[in-house]
Amino acid sequence: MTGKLLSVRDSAMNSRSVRALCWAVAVIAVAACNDSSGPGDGGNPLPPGIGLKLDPFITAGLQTPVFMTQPLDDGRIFVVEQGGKIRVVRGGVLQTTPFLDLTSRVLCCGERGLLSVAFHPQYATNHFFYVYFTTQTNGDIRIERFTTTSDPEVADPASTKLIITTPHSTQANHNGGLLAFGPDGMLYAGLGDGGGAGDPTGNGQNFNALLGSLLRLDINTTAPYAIPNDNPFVNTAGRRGEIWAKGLRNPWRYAFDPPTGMLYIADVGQGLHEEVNAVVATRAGLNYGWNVWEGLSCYNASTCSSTGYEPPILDYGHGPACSITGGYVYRGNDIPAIRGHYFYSDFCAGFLRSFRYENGAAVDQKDWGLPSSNVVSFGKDFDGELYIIAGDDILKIAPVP
Ligand SMILES: [Ca+2]
Repeated sequence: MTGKLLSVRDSAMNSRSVRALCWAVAVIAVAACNDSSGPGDGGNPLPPGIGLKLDPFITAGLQTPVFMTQPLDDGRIFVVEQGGKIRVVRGGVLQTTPFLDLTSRVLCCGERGLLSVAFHPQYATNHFFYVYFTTQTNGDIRIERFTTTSDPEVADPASTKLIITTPHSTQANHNGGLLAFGPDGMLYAGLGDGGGAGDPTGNGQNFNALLGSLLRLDINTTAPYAIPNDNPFVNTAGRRGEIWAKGLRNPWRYAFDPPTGMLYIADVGQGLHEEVNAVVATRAGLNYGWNVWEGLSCYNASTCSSTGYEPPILDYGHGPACSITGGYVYRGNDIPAIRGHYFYSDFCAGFLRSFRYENGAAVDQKDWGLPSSNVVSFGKDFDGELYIIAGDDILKIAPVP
């Protein structure tokens, strides 16, 4: 079979993780220092009776798609296939010729593979785009830049420039996988803890490791990248300057919401809890808790300190859920009632759920009653309409008339 993403789950379930009351203290403490409301445009309560549906978008021809994006309003949607290709959808039609084929350089599958692409904000003029993959040689994580040739339909595999790499050969899981440009023009990368159950190598809380982190890189000044001066650990002994946030287990998908200035990180849990973190995106150096915390519970302990850890705003338990698939805040035009609501799913449970962020809480929580199978990712087009990638299909979230 083609490896379904996240199908490799940790076998070591942790039955000793106990919900800890001390998060209540943590939430109050954080609220005091957290600009939790953010600027406006956070959306409105859902009107009663509203329904959504999933319309077929691309339901044939894709092999293990894991990511979808539309950087320009030029009719092209780009789909990342886990095996190593970037495919083009034009006018709703999947094109035969891939935009980029890295199959020979990518180690797939399970949780490994070509995992995302991010187009430079000035792609239209500089033709730069960035990919995140695990390398054929040993599974290490690599972020590389490519350039489109004079033929805009095809990128040049030989144009590759290494941006950053980090070892990841020991375990196959928890590679992270998302590259995204923030509203600040910086390139962000979400890296998993290095794999294995329970973070055996301790990367989640090791500030000298790139794994288990959200990185923030300036790729516009010096090559291959510069560490932005306002990163939290610049010139700090024992801490990598690339790190923007720490304590992440497997931040497979995260999303910026520029209208509110918020950052949503969906972090995949261990054996019991899945979580969504939502913070003002400019808050530097947050520690999301893993492997001291799993969601709102102490991990593998009856008590643990909440000091210094950012709690998630949403936590749900396993069974049938097993692995959160983070999505986006809806900013499209087709369904005004859900503008400002953040959508997410779960690889095992396949639900479509949403909430709205308000004053540090996830309000208007909604399960849309639209189960799918193997939801690996969401997609967003240039207009802000949302899609889900379920198995080999891409489905568009649409209003019920
Ligand atoms: Ca956490």
